[in-house]
Amino acid sequence: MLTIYSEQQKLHNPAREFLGGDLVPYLESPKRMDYVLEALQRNNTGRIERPEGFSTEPIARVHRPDYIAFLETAWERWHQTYPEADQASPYCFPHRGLRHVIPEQIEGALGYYSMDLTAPVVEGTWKAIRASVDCALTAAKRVREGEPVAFALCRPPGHHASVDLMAGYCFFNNAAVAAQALLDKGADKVAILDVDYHHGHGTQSIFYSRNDVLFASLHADPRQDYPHYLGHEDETGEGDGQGFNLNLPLALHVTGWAEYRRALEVALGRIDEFQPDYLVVSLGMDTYERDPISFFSIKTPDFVELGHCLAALKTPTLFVFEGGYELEALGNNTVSVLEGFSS
Ligand code: Q9C
Ligand code: ZN
Repeated sequence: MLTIYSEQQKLHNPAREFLGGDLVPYLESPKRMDYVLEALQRNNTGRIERPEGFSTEPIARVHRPDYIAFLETAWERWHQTYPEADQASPYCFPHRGLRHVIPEQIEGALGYYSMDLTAPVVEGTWKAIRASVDCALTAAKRVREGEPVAFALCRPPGHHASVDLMAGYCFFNNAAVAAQALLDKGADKVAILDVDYHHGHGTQSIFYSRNDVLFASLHADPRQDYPHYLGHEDETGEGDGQGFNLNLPLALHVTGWAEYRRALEVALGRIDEFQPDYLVVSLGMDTYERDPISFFSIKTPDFVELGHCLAALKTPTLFVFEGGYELEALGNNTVSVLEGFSS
C-alpha cells in the first residue's frame, strides 16, 4: 500500500502537556511516526513517498481564514511576549456568557482559537501542520488518480480540529480537508469513518449540516472520556445533514473486539447504504488494549480483522493517521490494519 509521509511533520515537538493536574511529557510525539515507519519498512508494505506541497486554498475550504492566519503567526507573537518559553498554551477561554470578540493580545487570541490545553503551539508547528495536511491531500490525489487505497501517515493528527478551533493534539483537520478536496475535484459523496478511540468532534462539526459527507464514528462514550462535550448517540446531523452523522459511543473498560465489531457492522451498513465515491478512514490506533490514555481492549490481531472489514466496502479508500500512544505496538498495529485491508 502506498504511504505518504513527510519528515517536516517532526517540527511540531512540544515538550509537555497538561494531564491529570500535572505537566507530563507530550504523548503525541514525533517518535510515533518512527515506530510506524519502521514497521512499514520491516513488513514491506510498499512505496513510501513524500507529499506534494499544496497552498492553503484547500485548507481554507474547511477552516476559517482568520484561524489559518492565526496559526501562521501564533508562535512569533507568543515568542515576542514570552521569549523564554518553549511552547504556547492558552489559559482562558470565551466560555458561556462571554463575548466572542477576537482579542488583540496573543494569550487571549490563543484561548479564542482553542478548545482545551492539549494543542500547544511551538516554533515548528506551522510547518508541521502544513506538511501533515500535504500528506493527506497527496494521498487523496493518488486515490483520485486511480490508486485503490493509500495511507497518509499524518502527524499532528486532525480529527479534533474544527472550523476555527484547535484541540486534542490537532490543528488542521487532515481527514476533513482531504474529503473536501475529493468533493471539490468531482466526487459526489464521501464517507468518513472515524475509528480513533476519541470521538472526532472536529470532523463531525465541520460536516454536521451536510449530506455529501457521511460521518460515522466509533468512540469512547463522551460521558466517560475526552472530548467530553460531543459524540453522543443522539447527534444525527442537522438541516440537510440530518441522518448523515452516526455516533456509536462505546463504554470504557468493557469494550473488546466483540462489542467493537458489532458497532462496526452498524457503521459499515450505513456507509454501504450511502454508497460513497470514496471512504476516508480516520485511523486512530488508541483503541489498543495497552494505550496509556484509553480504555478499550482491542488486540493486535483484531486490527487485521478491522482492516479486512473495511475492505469489504470495496470503495477507494484513504487512511489518514490520527491517535495512538502505545509506542511499542503502534507500528505493528497500524500495519495490521493496512495488511488486513489488502489481504
Ligand atoms: N484523561 C487524539 O487521539 N487528553 N487526541 C485526554 C483524558 C487529550 C487525543 C486526557 C486526548 C486527545 C488525536
Ligand atoms: Zn484518539
